[in-house]
Amino acid sequence: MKVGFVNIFGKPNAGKSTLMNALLGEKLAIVSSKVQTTRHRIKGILTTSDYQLVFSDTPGIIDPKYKLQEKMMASVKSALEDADVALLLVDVKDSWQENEDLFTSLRLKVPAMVVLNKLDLVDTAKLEEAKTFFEGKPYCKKVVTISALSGVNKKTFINHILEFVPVGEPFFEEDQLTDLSTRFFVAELVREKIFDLFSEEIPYHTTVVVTAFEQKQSLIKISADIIVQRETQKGILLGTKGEMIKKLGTLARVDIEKFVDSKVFLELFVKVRPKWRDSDLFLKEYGYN
Ligand code: GDP
Ligand code: K
Ligand code: MG
Repeated sequence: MKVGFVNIFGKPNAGKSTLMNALLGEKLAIVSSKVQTTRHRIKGILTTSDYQLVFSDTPGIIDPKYKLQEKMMASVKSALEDADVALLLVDVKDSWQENEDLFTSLRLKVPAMVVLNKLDLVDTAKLEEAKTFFEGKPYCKKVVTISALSGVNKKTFINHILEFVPVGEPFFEEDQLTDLSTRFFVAELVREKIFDLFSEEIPYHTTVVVTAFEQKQSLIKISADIIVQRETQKGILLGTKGEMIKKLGTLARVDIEKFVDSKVFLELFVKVRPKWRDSDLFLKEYGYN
C-alpha cells in the first residue's frame, strides 16, 4: 500500500484546518474566522485498503512574538522535517506574492502541491491567473484548486497526493483516526467556542485544560479549566451573573457530545495565571511541548 505523511502548511486563515476536516470526514481540527486558532500539530489518519495517509494540520506560519507562538512555530518546523509531501495552502484572495515569499523561505526538501483554496470567492479568470502564477515555481510540483468549505472532491484530491507518496508499511492501526487524546480534542472544542464568542484579545490570552474525564453510567463527566492572564479577562469570560460562561458551556457541550458520541456533563472553571503564554512551566503544563 501507499503510505505517507502529508503535511499542510500555509498562512493563518488559508483554510488548513477546514481542509483536513473535509478530507477526514470528521471534525478533528477546530476552525474559526480568526487567525492563530490552531496551536498544535494535529495528525489525522486516513486508511483504506490502498493507502494510509497521515495528514498534519499545523498552525499558520507567523513571526513569533511570545513563547506560546514560538512553540506553535516549532510544531510547524517538526512537520516540515517529516513530510513526504507538503500541501501549501493559499487563500486565493490573499496576496500571491506573499505566499510565494513564504513558501520559498520554507526551503522545502520534499515535493509540494500548491492548493489554491476558496475558489468559491473568485471568478474562473482570476483562478487561472493564480494557477499560472504558482506553476513553475521551483518548489511546486502541481497546482490544484479547491473550496475546502463547499466540499472537496476527495477521490480526485487524494489521487493527486498519492502521486507523491511512496509504498510502505502502515504506521497506525486501520481504525486509528489521530495520535492525540480525546481530552485534547475536548479542550480544543471549548477553545473554539471562546474564539466564536469573544472578540479580539480574549482568545489569544486563553487556553483550556481538561482536568477530569469520567464515565458515569450513560454520562461522561468532564471538568475543564479555562486559563487567562488577567483578572479582567476572567470577568469577561464569566460575564454578568455568569451568563457568558454558561453560554460557552452550552455551545461547547453540544460539540463535545457529538465528538465523544455520548451525553456529557461539562463543568468549566476560569483561572488566572499571569503571563502563562511566556512561561515554560505553564506552557508545558498546558500541553504546549
Ligand atoms: P486555518 O487558519 O488555515 O486553519 O483556516 P481555517 O480552516 O480555520 O479557516 C479560516 C476561515 O476560512 C474560516 O472562517 C473558514 O470557514 C474559512 N474557509 C475555509 N475554507 C474556505 C473556502 O473554501 N471558502 C470560503 N469561502 N471560506 C473558507
Ligand atoms: K483560523
Ligand atoms: Mg487552523
